[in-house]
Amino acid sequence: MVKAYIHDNKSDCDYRAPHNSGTELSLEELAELGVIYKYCANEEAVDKIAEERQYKNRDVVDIHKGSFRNETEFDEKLAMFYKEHLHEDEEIRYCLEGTGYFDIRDASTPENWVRCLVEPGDLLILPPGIYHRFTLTISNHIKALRLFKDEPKWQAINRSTQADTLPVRRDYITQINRC
Ligand code: KMT
Ligand code: NI
Repeated sequence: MVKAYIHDNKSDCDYRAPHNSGTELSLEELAELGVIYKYCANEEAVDKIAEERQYKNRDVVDIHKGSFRNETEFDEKLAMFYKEHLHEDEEIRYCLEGTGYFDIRDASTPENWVRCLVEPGDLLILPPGIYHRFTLTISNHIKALRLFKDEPKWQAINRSTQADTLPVRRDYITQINRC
């Protein structure tokens, strides 16, 4: 079961630490940000969601120190995942093993992050246009399914004033304000 809370916004220690401010969010509050959570007991349950949403492809990422040639490459990859970005499509991730944090921007207080801790069985759907980032927990391991509508290629658009004006970003903001 995903656990969501406001990130403490402290940058003086490892970003893989929990950074729990103590304020938790309900699944309804996550839904108000356009983020959908589903628990999937097995991959058949994921298949059903993929079919409903017409996701044809998927891959598996297994992120831990051993999957990189050296510590520098591992650190670089984590730094890349941790850059605030958006996508023009949904981002669907299903946690198979390990744990991870998806940080999403809180629409009502834009300097806040909502940190979502995922563990095995957790499936998160991030809407197009939401600013987010990802990191491991201190256990340094996640194995996750990434679902793709078409090709398994994934373009991340880093946060910028230009990205703020993209139609996908504007649409997201409009949708959130309607809730
Ligand atoms: C992303 O888009 O940030 C990722 O795919 C992170 C790895 S999935 C656990
Ligand atoms: Ni992303």
